[in-house]
Amino acid sequence: GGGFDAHAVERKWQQRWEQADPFKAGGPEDTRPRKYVLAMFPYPSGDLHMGHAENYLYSDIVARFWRHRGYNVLNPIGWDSFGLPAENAAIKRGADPREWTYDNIAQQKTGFRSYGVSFDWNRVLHTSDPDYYQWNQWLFQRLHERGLAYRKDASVNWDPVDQTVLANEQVLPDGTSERSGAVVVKKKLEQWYFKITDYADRLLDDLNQLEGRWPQKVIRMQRNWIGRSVGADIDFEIEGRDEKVTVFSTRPDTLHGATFFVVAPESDLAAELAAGASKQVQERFAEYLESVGRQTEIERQSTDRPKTGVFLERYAINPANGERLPVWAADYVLADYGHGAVMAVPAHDQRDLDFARAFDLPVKVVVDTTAPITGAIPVIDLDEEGNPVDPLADDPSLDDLDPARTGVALAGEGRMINSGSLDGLSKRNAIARMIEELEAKGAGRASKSYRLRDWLISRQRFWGTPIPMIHTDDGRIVPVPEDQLPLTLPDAAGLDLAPKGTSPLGAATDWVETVDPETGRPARRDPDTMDTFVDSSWYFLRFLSPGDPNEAFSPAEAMKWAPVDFYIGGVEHAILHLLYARFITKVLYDMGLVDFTEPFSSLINQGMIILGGTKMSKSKGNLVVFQDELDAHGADALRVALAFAGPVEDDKDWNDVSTTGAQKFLSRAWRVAHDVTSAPDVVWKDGDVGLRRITHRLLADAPTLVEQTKFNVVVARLMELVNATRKVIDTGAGAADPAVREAAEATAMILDLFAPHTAEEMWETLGYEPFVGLVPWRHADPTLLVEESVTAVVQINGKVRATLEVPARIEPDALEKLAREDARVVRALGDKTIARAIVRAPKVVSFSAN
Ligand code: ANZ
Repeated sequence: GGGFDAHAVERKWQQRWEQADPFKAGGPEDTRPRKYVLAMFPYPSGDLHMGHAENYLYSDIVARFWRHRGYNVLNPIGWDSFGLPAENAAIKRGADPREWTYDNIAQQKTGFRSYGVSFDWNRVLHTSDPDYYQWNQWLFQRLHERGLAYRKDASVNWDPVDQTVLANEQVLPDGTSERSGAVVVKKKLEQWYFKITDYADRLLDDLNQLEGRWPQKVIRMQRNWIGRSVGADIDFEIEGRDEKVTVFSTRPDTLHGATFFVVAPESDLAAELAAGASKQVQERFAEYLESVGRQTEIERQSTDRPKTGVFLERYAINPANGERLPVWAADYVLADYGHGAVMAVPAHDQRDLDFARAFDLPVKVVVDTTAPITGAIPVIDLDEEGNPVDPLADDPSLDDLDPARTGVALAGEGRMINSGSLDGLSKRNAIARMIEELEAKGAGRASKSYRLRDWLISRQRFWGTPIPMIHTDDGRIVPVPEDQLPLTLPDAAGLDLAPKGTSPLGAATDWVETVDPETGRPARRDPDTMDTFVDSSWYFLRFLSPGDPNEAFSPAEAMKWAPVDFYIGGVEHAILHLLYARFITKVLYDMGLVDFTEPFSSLINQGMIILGGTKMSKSKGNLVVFQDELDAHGADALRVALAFAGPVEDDKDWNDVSTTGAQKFLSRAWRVAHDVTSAPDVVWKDGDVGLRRITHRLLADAPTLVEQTKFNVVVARLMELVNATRKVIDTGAGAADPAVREAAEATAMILDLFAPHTAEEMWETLGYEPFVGLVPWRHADPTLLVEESVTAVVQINGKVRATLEVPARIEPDALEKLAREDARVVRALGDKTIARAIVRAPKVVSFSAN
């Protein structure tokens, strides 16, 4: 009797947890050490799905583990609840984005409860609540005071479908919007930016702190995204222009090889220079500019496209040698990288060479790439007769390599030639020398360039944080006064939310019209809302003092809890979210509000749940629905099946996820507890030693395995333990054996990480009060961890010469080595040597010696 009804058991424990609130993090009076465990908070896009099931399972395993290990654990949950999907859904159904958002949140909350996740439900936050987003406004104003939030009129990424601007990070490598899939176009607009570029060096250098603690791939992606290049800024005079023009170059050593000069067509400089050219060139330039505007970023950057450009009838002066360089406008130079202009060195840069060949411009070699570089010792090959081969005999001469003829730029290292004072130097020394000379002349300096752009945060949409700034009628832009914060969103009813390129808030007359706080004259509020990545850039701090009406977060609490010890989420956040959170953390550090510079001490990217080798999706009709699986098998079976399916970081095919296997395992585990007949206060020291060894080895090994996130291995070991226990009950010492109780208790405690409802039920069945989730980890008895040993016999020519105590599982090679090194064996061998060894581990080693 007494079958195991998973659904009834799960409902029962979910109710108990809800009543007793056992997973609430301890407050200031709690002296235990702390662990902050966090899974990236969900977007309320609908019901929970399998991706959520996996993500929040892993963080829950870790949170539960640290509780057993005696830590005060914070495992909070909140919702990233501003954003376009809510707004688009509202437009489609003529509803308020609030309704859609909070309905979905309610559903997801229920989903998490029925999945048995041990969240601290007292700290729930929604970024779309005024009590959260007022602090985005606070943050914006602090950034503004520090010059880190500013307005810029620039060419921005425009999504023609969603009718809003996008950050660079939201444009995919193929030039489409990560949200709508539309091809992103450029549009000139004045927008708000956060000056993340001020932090480029720190964002890059601090990645070193994260080596080994973040996935290597994420660190690499962040490095590439920031894209620091080291080189020089070089100032060029332009004939007939007062101000010099600066270019960025990674190869100032090649300055003598510059033969022309190129400016980005859409730069102000190009327009200015073209305006001074002949009518004919003015017309050609205007046409060119238009054709450039029609191209996508990808087309523009593709290298195999014929080079195009317009000569602007002007000349730049090479500061190294006074040579006149024709100035061209060409689209292979980008307006927003470096200074939007380049010195072209066609002999040593492929893009410049392609351009030079297309327009018949001179090519001047200044690096002899055939000359050996510092003291390198050539490897001498021998010919068939054994005579040394001249290592340079078959090498092409510099003439053979002439880039103007071959079309291949000489990008490699070598010695400087045709470069005056630089001649003979290596690249490295030539760069240093050139920078020195330029500095002496006041014509250049060492410099760095970054791929990273400032973070465009204005969005022309409704469902986001209103930007807390006022535009006065005399053109000033001033902060919304503190006593008017939070600046809450107006009611969506009556507003047209449909994308039309301007913010819907602009049409909310009552809302947008205000007064200039200084003069009292009529003024307008900024109608844009913030990028939702602002919301998620600091949310992990809000969990530390949720609902605090006086500050965004408590620096004292942050000191105690943060940085986050264990952060987990999808690799799709490898750049955007993590970069922004790192940036804002550094700003808060500079403001003296936190005492750390990196928000997430360790990071894990979980793999995806796929099906039949491909991504699951509604449109493909291969979606495995979370709620259906819960209904069919229960939360614990789903949790165990997912945890067991493979390594955390790997994609897991649903075909390999066995919920029925997990169900069977769970009933076996519960059955073991049910069968135990010894009393609860049994001493952990007696009983079947074989079973005790398995129990204690798992108690000893599981902590390391969990810390290494090898959850699947722990589940496998639990299965082994349950099977071993069953065997002792059925065919061994029986259910009354103390070792059986010990095994069942250890199983319940460790199973709590994966199948908390079943574990609680087992614990209660074993005669204890709830909650097993709070039980301290049982320590392994070290005497039970010593491996069983056996006696091995060593024979020499058939005579027993020694016996050895060795581990029962010793490998043959290790056993042979021990035997050869044994003093008695060495003595018995005398001057004989071993000719042959026969090893039968662990019992016998037999040497033939002569
Ligand atoms: C002269 C030179 C000679 C260069 C040479 C390279 C090789 P990374 O490494 O990506 O930072 N450059 C500078 N600004 C540019 C812009 N706005 N658009 C397109 N190209 C630009 O690239 C730096 C190099 O890219 C710079 O160094 C410059 O060309 C070019 F043998 O200067 B170089």
